[in-house]
Amino acid sequence: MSDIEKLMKAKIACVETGIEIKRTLCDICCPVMHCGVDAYVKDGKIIKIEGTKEHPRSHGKLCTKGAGGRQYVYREDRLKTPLKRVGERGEGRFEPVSWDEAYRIIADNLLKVRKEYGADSVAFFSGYTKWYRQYLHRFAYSFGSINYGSECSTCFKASEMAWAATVGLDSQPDMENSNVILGFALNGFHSNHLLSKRLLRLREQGKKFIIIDPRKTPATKKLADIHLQIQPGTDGALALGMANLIIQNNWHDKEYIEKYTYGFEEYAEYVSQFDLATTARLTGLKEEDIYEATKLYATNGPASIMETSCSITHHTNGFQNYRAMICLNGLTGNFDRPGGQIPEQSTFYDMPAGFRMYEHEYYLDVQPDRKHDAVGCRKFPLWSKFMDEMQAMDLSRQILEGTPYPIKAVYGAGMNMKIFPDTKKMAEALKSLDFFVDVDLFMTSTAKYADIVLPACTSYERGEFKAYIGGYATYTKPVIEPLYQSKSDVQILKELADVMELDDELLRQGYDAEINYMIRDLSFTIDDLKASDLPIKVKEAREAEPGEFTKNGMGTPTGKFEFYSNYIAEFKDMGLSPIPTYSGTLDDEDMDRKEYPFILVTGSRLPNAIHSRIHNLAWARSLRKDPMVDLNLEDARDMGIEKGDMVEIQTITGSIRMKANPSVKIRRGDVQLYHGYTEANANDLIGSRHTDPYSGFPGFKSSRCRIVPVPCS
Ligand SMILES: Nc1nc2c(c(=O)[nH]1)N[C@H]1C(S)=C(S)[C@@H](COP(=O)(O)OP(=O)(O)OC[C@H]3O[C@@H](n4cnc5c(=O)[nH]c(N)nc54)[C@H](O)[C@@H]3O)O[C@H]1N2
Ligand SMILES: Nc1nc2c(c(=O)[nH]1)N[C@H]1C(S)=C(S)[C@@H](COP(=O)(O)OP(=O)(O)OC[C@H]3O[C@@H](n4cnc5c(=O)[nH]c(N)nc54)[C@H](O)[C@@H]3O)O[C@H]1N2
Ligand SMILES: [Mo]
Repeated sequence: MSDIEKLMKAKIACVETGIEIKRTLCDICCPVMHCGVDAYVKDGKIIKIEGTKEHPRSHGKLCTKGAGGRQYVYREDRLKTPLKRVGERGEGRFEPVSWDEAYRIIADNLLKVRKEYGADSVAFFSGYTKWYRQYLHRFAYSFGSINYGSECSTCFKASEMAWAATVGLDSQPDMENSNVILGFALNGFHSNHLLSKRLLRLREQGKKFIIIDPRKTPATKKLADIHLQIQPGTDGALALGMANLIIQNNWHDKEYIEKYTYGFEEYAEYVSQFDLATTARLTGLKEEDIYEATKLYATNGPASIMETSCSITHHTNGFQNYRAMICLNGLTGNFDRPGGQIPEQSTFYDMPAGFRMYEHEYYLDVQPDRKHDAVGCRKFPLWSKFMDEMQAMDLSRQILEGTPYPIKAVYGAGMNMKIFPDTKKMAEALKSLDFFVDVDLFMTSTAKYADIVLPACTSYERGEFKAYIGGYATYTKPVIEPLYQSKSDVQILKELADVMELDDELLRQGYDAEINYMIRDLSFTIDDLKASDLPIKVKEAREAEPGEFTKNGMGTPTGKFEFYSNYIAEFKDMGLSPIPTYSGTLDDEDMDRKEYPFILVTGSRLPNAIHSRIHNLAWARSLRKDPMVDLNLEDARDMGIEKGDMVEIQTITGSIRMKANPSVKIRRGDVQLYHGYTEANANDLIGSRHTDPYSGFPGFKSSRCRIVPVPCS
């Protein structure tokens, strides 16, 4: 083998091989990560990827999903051209059309709906990908529609709302300065690999961890001093029971409560009913474990709470459970104190990067007059108070029923009906539309319902602005040309705005104009960012100072930490409670416990999957070949079910089949399965009306089910 061949084989970047290293980020999962990637490019093709060692956030790490990035980009079933539907909706028969023709058809149809029914009858929806969202949001508003929405209707925003209702701002745990960390549903090992590194470091430093999780997980094994293996959906009862114990034992911070909080008396009176026995009964925990955990948390401060935004809120009582948890911070005087919870303003896409951008102004500047409430906003008024987007969990109903006004067309960017509860209902809704356009990388089961499907490109084929925690900003460059005829979402929207002649000069100037607008008060320019292939430190960035917020007054009507939320009190007559009351998720359902004996939790994260997206990626799929339902080993034994047996999971909404995976990690009585599979879609099991009245979030993790063995055929 010649020297060059050896260099080529080892994929060494140098002049001799013609291999170049080009830097970008991986956007396969959450914006908190978006790890730096070194793409090895030869002749316009990515031949290898690695994590960027010098990246200030990810330090060279990539997770299981990101490591498969090259496979993702080069998946053979990438959409290659714009497509026009020629078969029935959902059938999947399309023919290629030119971009010009596709734009013309979209423009004609959206304008027609606007003319006949009004602009609000066109809804704009974004799936997981975030970078183009402000642009899409402004597009919707410029078009005249109030109905912009996103996957946020199920993710993160309920917790943001709970913080807003209590203190007016989001917050982060200052774990580095805590003695004790109370981890509600904390398991970064599957969902946030950068967080898991940090947690292990904190553990090595001797911090105490209490982890509340129905499952045994890497976090309960590697971190927990106390593991509370709680019944799903009962975290609120636990938090209220803890509050009661804290007050009874005089472990609360009376001075802090007196000076900085509001509504303590009412809250204290309410929590008094959650004595140890009641709390243990509701949560399925042992009294002594609750006592030990509460004592450790309340008497060894400073203590912080590290929670995950979704497991607590994916319940029909999730918002109040989350608020009950937040209230522990006020009770123990740990809010806005070193080692406790530190309030932080988001910079861009929920990243608290420590500097201010004109993010929301970019679209709010052109917000149309509200002729109607946005979809879901009448039903979920608290959502509407805090969020400037629709609560899309009511979208399928509104499309099908046409009330309070019709939705006749949808522009979907990565819209995926498999993540909506009662997916079949969403399919029916999409079928009934006058017009549906979907932009995606692949021909998803959702795209099959579209009249026009447009091919988007991946983050490797475009550039994007991004702010990172720690005070960083970056603007990536494409590492390869967009494959086939694909384009970036913003380019598509910009070209469509031109064809539609939208009256919005700033929008029509494109993405860089958007970013320039947002960073206009900051000391760097887009060119500065583009000149560096790593994130740069932003001069204006500053770390949140504990105590500032308490001193200057919080963002609530009373300026205090509100156990009794005055924002929520506005909706008392609609049955919303200003104190964090607890209600069971499962008792009030129209179903018989004997018929559906198991608690069904859908969507606890798998390290090798991200929603519906990479189930088809060979590397990722090889780690868990088949969709599997995890259930307790003894429960399985009682039913005569063994590993690999096919079982049917049935709820009042629907049924799906999966292989059984009996495990000691699962609590008796619980059933856990992952979502997003085409062949076994968890959301066929979840009812669309099974939502939290405060946030509109679905009860993805609070349904009942039964397991029926499927005889071998
Ligand atoms: N049962 C159950 N359901 C759940 C959850 C659960 O725990 N249980 N979790 C919920 C949560 S927290 C979330 S965040 C949602 C996630 O729900 P979604 O965001 O809908 O999930 P994805 O499967 O990631 O779908 C995104 C789609 O965008 C496409 N896509 C990827 N990149 C791009 C791009 O750059 N442009 C365009 N136009 N399209 C792109 C993908 O191919 C994919 O089809 O799921 C929710 N649904
Ligand atoms: N690999 C991977 N990573 C992801 C994603 C992915 O799909 N795959 N999705 C991303 C997205 S959009 C999100 S929102 C985040 C979610 O991030 P996380 O919320 O961290 O994800 P989960 O693993 O679903 O939840 C953590 C733990 O919550 C537990 N749990 C379930 N129900 C309850 C409950 O009622 N109470 C308590 N106390 N615990 C409960 C589960 O057993 C699980 O171990 O993950 C992000 N990261
Ligand atoms: Mo999410």
